[in-house]
Amino acid sequence: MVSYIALGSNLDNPVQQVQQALLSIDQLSKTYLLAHSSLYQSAPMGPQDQPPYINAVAKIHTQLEPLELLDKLQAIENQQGRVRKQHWGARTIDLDIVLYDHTIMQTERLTLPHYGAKERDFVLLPLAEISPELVFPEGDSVSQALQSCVRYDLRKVSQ
Ligand code: ROI
Repeated sequence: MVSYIALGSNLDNPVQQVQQALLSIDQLSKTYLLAHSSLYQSAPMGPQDQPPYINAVAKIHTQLEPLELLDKLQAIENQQGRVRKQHWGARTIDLDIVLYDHTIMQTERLTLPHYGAKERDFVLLPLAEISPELVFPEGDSVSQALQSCVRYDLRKVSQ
């Protein structure tokens, strides 16, 4: 299955955190990194007394089931020192499954597509960069979503 992962970091050298997470995703069993977006800096959504974020999106091919993939992504978050403290507070790395094939699911652990992705330019713009023709399972396109999403002062920082 093809899946898209949103990456975000705003602590402990965020560019390096995102690059490390991309490497770790590529090394997951049954999983290949097909593409990743540029890295973008964005203003924090949520509490404003935290550093800017670095965001990116990865496109993978995986034979892991959605919850297996979630487990592995949470293991990478833990390896990189993710500590869950304040709600919507700063973090070393956040890995969210935005899309998994055309799966729509709502469970306690995982909602697909990711509930907030379509409202945030720091997910949609990197997504559109690697898959401009992408259509969400509900039938709306990434370019449509981009026109009405909330903006977080996105700036490209590297390829
Ligand atoms: N804000 C930005 N700009 N980027 C993120 O990745 C991000 N992640 C989060 C919260 C705290 C909601 N804010 C964010 O989890």
